[in-house]
Amino acid sequence: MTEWWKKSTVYQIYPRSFMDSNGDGIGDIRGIIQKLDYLHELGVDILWLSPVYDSPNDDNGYDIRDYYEIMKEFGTMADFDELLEKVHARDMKLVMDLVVNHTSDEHAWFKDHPDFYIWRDQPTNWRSFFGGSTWEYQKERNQYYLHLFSKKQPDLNWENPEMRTAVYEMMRWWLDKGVDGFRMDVINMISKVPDMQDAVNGDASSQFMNGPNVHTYLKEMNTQVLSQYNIVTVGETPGTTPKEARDYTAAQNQELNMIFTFEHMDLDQASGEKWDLKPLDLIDLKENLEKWQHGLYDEGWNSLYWNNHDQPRIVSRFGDDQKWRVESAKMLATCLHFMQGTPYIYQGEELGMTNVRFDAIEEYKDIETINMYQEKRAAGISHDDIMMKIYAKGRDNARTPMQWSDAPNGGFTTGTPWIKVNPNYTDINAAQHQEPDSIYQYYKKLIAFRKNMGIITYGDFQLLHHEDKELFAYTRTWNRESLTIYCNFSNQPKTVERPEGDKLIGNYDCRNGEDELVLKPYEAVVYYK
Ligand code: ISL
Ligand code: CA
Repeated sequence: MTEWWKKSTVYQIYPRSFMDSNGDGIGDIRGIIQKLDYLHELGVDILWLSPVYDSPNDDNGYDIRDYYEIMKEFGTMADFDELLEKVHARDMKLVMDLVVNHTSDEHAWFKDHPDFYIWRDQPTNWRSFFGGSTWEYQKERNQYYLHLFSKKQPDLNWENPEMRTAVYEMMRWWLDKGVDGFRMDVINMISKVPDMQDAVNGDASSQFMNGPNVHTYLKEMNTQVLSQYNIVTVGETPGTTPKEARDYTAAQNQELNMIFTFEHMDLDQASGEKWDLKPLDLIDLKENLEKWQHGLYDEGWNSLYWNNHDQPRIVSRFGDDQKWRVESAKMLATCLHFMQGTPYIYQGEELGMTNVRFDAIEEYKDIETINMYQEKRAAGISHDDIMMKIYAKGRDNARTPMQWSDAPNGGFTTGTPWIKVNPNYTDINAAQHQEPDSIYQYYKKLIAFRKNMGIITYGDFQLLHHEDKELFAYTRTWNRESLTIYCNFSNQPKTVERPEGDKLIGNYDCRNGEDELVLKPYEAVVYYK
């Protein structure tokens, strides 16, 4: 099989918030179809759709009721087939979200095949990702079922071979339709230890993350399904180290093509809890990404991302979303896109969309955010203190509607959007994406470089200036070529030596021929020799 995905860039669409075609306030498949030219022009190769399956939306589609149906609000299967055809007609690929650690409690299996789920007579003290216990009592059975996420997301029992067969059959059904791969939701949590025990502070991750049979199941899935198709797979794997990532992604292991690490997303928190805010120390970020670049250099493959539908907006998080918004958005893009791996762009990232601040908790729609708010209020924490956490880390930062223009509601809908639009849509929107200095055009160049320069795919990575707390600098080398990447993560000038070669790209106007470079605030510059 060719490894075409090593030169690809992925664009993630969160359908509920992308484009509403019929004025009901909810993004939909026909809305995506309308915007395919916008995506094609950007140059991305693969579109990944967050779940579009039938769902009661306790967790916005990550709670699937029927794997074979399209969510009514999003359209019909005919709409989906048309989307797939039009994506392929533009030489792009379409990747589906695969959520098979759990289903909705409204899935028919939950009633008809209770043995597809995990039951115990006694609960443990495990805490769910969305607050409260991971166990829900069911009277009929006089037993508890496991749910690592909300109680409407019961975990599937992967020990049951009949259940696995049903999942593989469903995967084949979508692949036979022509979809080009899967992003696999929390796929490293499908194998739990057989003897579940109480855990310190209810944090049981060591009993369900990268569990005893996870590699057996993935190898089986690969043999029975994945290896039969020319597709791409990426596993979402919280709590995974580079060594474990190699186990999942090394070609000879025949499991997945790549995984999402969470380590770099956890550096701005002071404890195991993401709401426990701490400023980022750039050295932590550099060391972490260096570790992953080296760790998967000749075995396995990295995915590269700053954003997704669960993470705050990167320009607000590691950049400056006020004075230096455009510069820092381009700088962050540069820093990520010259590394080895497959880059992921999350909708709106290419516009430098920012975090949002709503005053009232009622404006927030995310189950994780709402549950956290209620728990912390009950524990006596003030409204204002909790809101500061939500402004920094809440998942709805990523889920406000895509800002297409300065028309009402950012041109996302003619109706009332399911979640409010970020009021800054009047300044930050896609209407000016054609302008040569736009963030969009900058991303477009980065995507094109990756397709045309082997060094970006294959080159060796070396970090420079390890001790510098404001400068993220590295080289890539391959055969006789080299790239030097400088990224100033501060709003102060930084003096560095001028690398050999010529400037390839940067976020400020051209400047050549000096011995040293004085990097401007949030400047990024890349030299090629
Ligand atoms: O979002 C998180 C922290 O804010 C994570 O704990 C997240 O829940 C975890 O990474 C798993 O995410 C995936 O599965 C969840 C779903 O809510 C997320 O949207 C999805 O990306 C359950 O299906
Ligand atoms: Ca709609």
